Amino acid sequence: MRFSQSIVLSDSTSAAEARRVSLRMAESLGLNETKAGEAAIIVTEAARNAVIYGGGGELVLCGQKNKDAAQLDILALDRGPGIPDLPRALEDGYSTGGTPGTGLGAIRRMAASFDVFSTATGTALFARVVQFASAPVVHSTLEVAGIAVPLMGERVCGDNLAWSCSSDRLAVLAVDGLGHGPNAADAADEAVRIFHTYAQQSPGEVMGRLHDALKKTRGAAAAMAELRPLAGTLIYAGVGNISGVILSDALGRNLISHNGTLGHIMARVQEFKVEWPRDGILIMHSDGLQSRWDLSRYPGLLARQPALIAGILFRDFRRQRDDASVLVVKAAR
Ligand SMILES: [Mn+2]
Repeated sequence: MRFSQSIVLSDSTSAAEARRVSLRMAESLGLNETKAGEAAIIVTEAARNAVIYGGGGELVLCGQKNKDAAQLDILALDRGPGIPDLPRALEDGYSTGGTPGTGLGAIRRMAASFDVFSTATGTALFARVVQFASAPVVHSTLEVAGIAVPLMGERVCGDNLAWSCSSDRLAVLAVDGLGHGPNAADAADEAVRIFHTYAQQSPGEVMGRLHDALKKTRGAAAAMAELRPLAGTLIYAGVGNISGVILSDALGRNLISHNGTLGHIMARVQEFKVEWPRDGILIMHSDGLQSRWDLSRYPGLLARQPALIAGILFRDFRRQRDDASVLVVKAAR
C-alpha cells in the first residue's frame, strides 16, 4: 500500500495544515505515537522553512506500508533563493527562525534518512520516518523513491507506482489510468494489485496480465522494469505513455514503450534487456511530467537521495493539467 498527498505551502497557516495532514497519514500508516510525533515536528519545521525562507512551495507526503514496516517520506519543495550556509544550517539547534531547538539539525537527527538539495533556484528537503516490525521496506542495494500526486482539485490519484523486491531483484511499476479522477484511480489501483500478484513474472508477461485485468476498467498506460543489480541487467516493457530513462555518467538511455492502452488496445508487447550500470539511475514518469526535462542544470543532484531527484523533477517539470507521478531507483549510498 502506498499513497501520496500534497499540500500547498503559501502562508503562516500552511504549517499547521501540513501537520494535521501528516498526523492523519501517520494514523493510517499505523505509526506509533513517537514516530507520528517526530513526523509532525519534521513536517511543521520543513513547512515553516519553505514559507519563511523559500517564499512558499509545496509539501509532498508519501506513505508506504507492508507487513514488515511503515514509512512516511516527507518532501518540502520551494523555489526560493536557497539556503546560503547549508553546513551551518544543519548544525543541531541552529535556527534563524527563532524556533527553540528545532531546525534542520533536529530534522536530520529524527529522520531515518535525510537529504537537502539547495541552490539559488530553490530548496528540496527530504526526510523519512520509518517504523519497522521486522525488516525495512527497501531493497538492500537499491533505493527507490516515488511521488504520485493527483491533479489539483482531485481527491484520488489516477497515477500509481509500486515496487516489489527480493534479494537479487527489484521490480517496479509505473501506471497512469486514462484521464484522471476516480475511474482513472480504479484502473491504476487494479494495475498495482495485479502487479503485486505477478511481480515475480517478467515485465512482458505482467503487461499481458495487466491488459487482461484492465478490460473491465477505463484502461491505463503502464511500464515495468525488472532490475538485477548483481547481474547488471534491466528488463523493461511498457504499453502507452510512460517515460523511462536510465541515466549514467550524465548520458541518457531511453527505454521504449509501444503504443496502446492496457485493457483496450495492446498491439504489441516487447521486452528490452539493457545493461544496468553500477552508477545507473532509473527514472520513470507519467505524462503529468514534461518529457523534455534536463537535470544537467542541477549540479550534484544525481549523487543525492532518489527522493530528491524525484522531488526536483516533480517541482520543476510538472504539467498542471493531469495527475503526475515519478519514480527513481538508484544504488544505495
Ligand atoms: Mn496522464
